[in-house]
Amino acid sequence: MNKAILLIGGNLGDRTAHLQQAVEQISAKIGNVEKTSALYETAAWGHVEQPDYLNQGLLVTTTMDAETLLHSVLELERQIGRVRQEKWGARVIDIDIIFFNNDVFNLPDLKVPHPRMQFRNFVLVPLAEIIPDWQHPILHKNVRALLEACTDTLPARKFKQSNEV
Ligand code: PH2
Ligand code: MG
Ligand code: MG
Repeated sequence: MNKAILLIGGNLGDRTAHLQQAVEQISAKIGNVEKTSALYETAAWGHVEQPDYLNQGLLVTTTMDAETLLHSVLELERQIGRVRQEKWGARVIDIDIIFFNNDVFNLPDLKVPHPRMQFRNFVLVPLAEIIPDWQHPILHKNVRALLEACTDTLPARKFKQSNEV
């Protein structure tokens, strides 16, 4: 069984409903959702003149390999209603693979661990809640230590307790 850490997020429409749909679809189609963080409201990173996001971290166990998982999450994004426009633009739902076991992938469409996760409170804050001791396979620090070292000043505040699936 593989362990995948996913970060889901969105900043358009009914943000809570979209995250809930993503968790339901992940548990129906991808694997067992073992842990869910609270929902965090986070300032948009990158293109800042956008609505705030809701982000949530998930620990999922799955028999899928990483590339199959990637194709499955992209398919779920389309089902939930994502239309891809500009990079880092506002979106209904984004489902990113942050970690996959302790594996490292450096393929054109699949970079795992997510190459910018250590710079972003919107990733580290939810993950520190569910997997503080998870070791980054390249940086050799756990998530708690990455958050302590992170200099991102954008806020990530608890918005809602997670809805268990
Ligand atoms: N995703 C991005 C770019 N900026 N900002 C926040 N707060 N949350 C996100 O999920 C996010 C972002 C690209 O995927
Ligand atoms: Mg993303
Ligand atoms: Mg993405």
